[in-house]
Amino acid sequence: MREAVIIVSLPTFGGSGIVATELGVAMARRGWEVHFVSTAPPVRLALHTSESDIRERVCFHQVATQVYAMFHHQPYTLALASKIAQVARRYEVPVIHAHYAIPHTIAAHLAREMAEGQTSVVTTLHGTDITIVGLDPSYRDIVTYALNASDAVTAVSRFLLDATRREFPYDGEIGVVPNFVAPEVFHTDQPEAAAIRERYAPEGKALLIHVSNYRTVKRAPVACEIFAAVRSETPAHMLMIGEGPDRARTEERAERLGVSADVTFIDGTLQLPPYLAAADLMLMPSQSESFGLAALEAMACGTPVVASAIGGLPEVVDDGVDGLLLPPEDAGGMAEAALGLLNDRPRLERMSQAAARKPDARFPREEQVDKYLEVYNRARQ
Ligand code: GMT
Repeated sequence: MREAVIIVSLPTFGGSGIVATELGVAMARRGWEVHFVSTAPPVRLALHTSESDIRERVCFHQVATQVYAMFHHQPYTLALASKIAQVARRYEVPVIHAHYAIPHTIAAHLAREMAEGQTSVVTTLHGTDITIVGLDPSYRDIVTYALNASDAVTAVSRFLLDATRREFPYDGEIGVVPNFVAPEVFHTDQPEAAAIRERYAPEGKALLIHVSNYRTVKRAPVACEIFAAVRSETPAHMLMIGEGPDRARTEERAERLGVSADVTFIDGTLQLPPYLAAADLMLMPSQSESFGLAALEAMACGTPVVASAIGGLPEVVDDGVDGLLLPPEDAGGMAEAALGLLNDRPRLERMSQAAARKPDARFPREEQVDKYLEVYNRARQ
C-alpha cells in the first residue's frame, strides 16, 4: 500500500487534535506522507517543524468555509468533505483517519464517495463523541452511521470501547489504542521549571496545576475549590492553564473563594512541559474523561495527579502508586488527598518518580503507532 494518510482532526486545544498531530509526526518520521486536513494548522505541529522529515513529508491543507448569509449555520462538514476528497484524489491517498466521529468521519465517508478511489476510512473515537455529543438525540443516529460505515474503528481506552458497545448498535471490531506523549517534549528535564517555581511558588510554597479546555465536563471551578481548601491549610499557588467556555466562571469562583491572588490564569499557547514539571501536583476533577491525556503529559514531567476515578483515568493512573483517584463528586476528599501528599514529601517524591516512568512503561509511543499501522492494514483488506 502507498504509505500516505490523510489525518482529519480538530486544530483546537484538545486531546484528540494533539494525539492526531503526534501520530502524524511519528508516521512522517517512519517515512509516511502525512496530510493534515483542518481549519487551522494542528496546535502542536510547530514543535516538530524544525525536523527535515516533518517539513518534507507533512502537508497541511486548510478548510475554508465561505460565509453566506442565507445559511444560519455554515455547512462546514461539506467544505471539509470537499477538501478531503481533493487531497485523496490529488495525492492518491489510500487511508483517511478521522479523529472524533462527528463531523470528521461523516466528512470522510462523503469524501470517499466523491474521490471514487480505493480509500479506506478509519475512525478513532476520543471520548465525548461517544459519551456526551454522540448521545444527544440529534446526533445518535449519525454517530451510529459513522461507526458502521467505517472500515476500522479504534477507541483510546477500554472504558471507551465498553461505552461504545453499550450505547451504540455497532458489532464491528474496536481496537484499543491508548493515547501517548512525545517523550522528547514531555519529560522531567525541563530547565525553565526552576524559574517558574521561583516566580509562582517561592520559599517552599506548594505549586498546583490544572490544564484544560474549560468545558463543563472538566469542572475547572471545582479545581479552584480544591485548591482553596488546600491553600487554607498550607501556603500554595495554582496555575490554571488553557482557554475555553468555563474560564470566566472559574475566575469568578476563584474570586468568590478569596483565592484569586494565589491563582494564575494562563492561556494554552505556552510551552506546557516546564509548567508541568514545575508543579507538585495536577488537579483533574473531571466529570468524565475517556483517557485523560493531560494527566499522562503531567506524569511524563514527573507530576502526579489527583483525579476523578472515572472513565479511562483508572487505566492511566495507578491509584496510590503514581497518583490518587477519588470519586468525582468528592472535592473535599481530593483536597485532603492533595494535602496529605504535600505534607509527606518522601511519598510525593516516590509518586513523582513512578509517574515519570509511566508513559514509556505503559504507553510507549512507537507501540501505539505500530497499532495504528496494523489498523490501517486491516482497514485496507
Ligand atoms: O475533552 C477534551 O479535553 C477534548 C477531547 C477531544 O476530543 O479533544 O478529549 C477527549 O480525547 C482525549 C484524547 O483522546 C482524551 O484524552 C480525553 O480524555 C477526552 N475527553 C473526554 O473524554 C472528556
